[in-house]
Amino acid sequence: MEIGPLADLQAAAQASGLAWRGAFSVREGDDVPALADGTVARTLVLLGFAGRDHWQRFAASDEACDGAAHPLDRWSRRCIEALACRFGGTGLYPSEGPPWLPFQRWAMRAEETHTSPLGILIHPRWGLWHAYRGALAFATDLAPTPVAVTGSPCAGCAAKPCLTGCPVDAIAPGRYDWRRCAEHVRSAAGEDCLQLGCRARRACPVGAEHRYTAAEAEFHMRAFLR
Ligand code: B12
Ligand code: SF4
Ligand code: SF4
Repeated sequence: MEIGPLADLQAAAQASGLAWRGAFSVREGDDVPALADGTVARTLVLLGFAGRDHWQRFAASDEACDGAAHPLDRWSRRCIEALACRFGGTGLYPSEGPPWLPFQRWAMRAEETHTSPLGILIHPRWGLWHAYRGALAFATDLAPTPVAVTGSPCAGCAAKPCLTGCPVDAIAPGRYDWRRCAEHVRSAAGEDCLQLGCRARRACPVGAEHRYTAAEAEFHMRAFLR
């Protein structure tokens, strides 16, 4: 739990359905863009999903049911812009690009996450079952809680089942062949990946109780295919 000025923002973000994904004092090399008025950003707060619960908040929203494109991006933006307006920050979004904002690099500064062999970040509690919906940049240093590092769960995982879980070998350490992956997911043989989510990701034992529901997994896989 944050203390000081960030505590109210943390509570408001959680009330709007977003997970608090940590915050950090910006330093040179973080590549956080300047704010709309040209001011240098001093604090960055990350917001997203962690585990299964936040999906339910989105699923009950107007955006999830209105039939228009990019419902999750639109819901995220509405929630984050409301927080930006109330707390005086500037919203930044992972799907805006290219060029893409380095959300994974920021994530590793904001809370304990590590690169996994799959390319996505692993979190000691949530495993591979978390994502980023946006960030808020502030012109002042709001003194976020420093990140406590305990070490990557991958270091103690000798079997590394994520690396043998893909039926078409689309994944190897440091390499993800998304074309091969997409071709499989589109095929009849790839129905399992499409409906339940990436098999390689599901093979990971860390935070297995937080694996996405079939509804969330299929939503993300269809978005990936688009
Ligand atoms: C482009 C992109 C993709 C592309 C290409 C990835 C590639 N290898 O080229 C495609 C469309 C294929 C893709 C797919 C997926 N992606 Co993607 N993607 C991105 C995006 C928009 C930009 C990444 C980037 O190039 N950043 C630019 C560099 C400069 O940023 P960086 O932080 O410094 O660099 C990091 C990345 O490049 C990363 N990286 C390197 N190789 C790979 C490979 C993969 C598969 C991923 C996901 C990341 C990754 O490592 C770097 C250091 O940490 C990010 C959002 C963002 N803005 O970061 C999401 C993001 C990385 N994706 C994400 C996810 C979850 C996925 C999927 C798993 C979605 C799904 N279906 O559920 C899939 C993977 C498919 C599968 N088998 O399930 C999440 C990862 C969350 C996490 N826990 O880390 C992100 C952060 C989006 C989010 N809103 O949270 N993705
Ligand atoms: S299966 Fe093991 S190596 Fe792979 S992501 Fe999970 S903990 Fe890391
Ligand atoms: S979604 Fe399926 S095909 Fe794609 S990388 Fe994951 S396991 Fe392999």
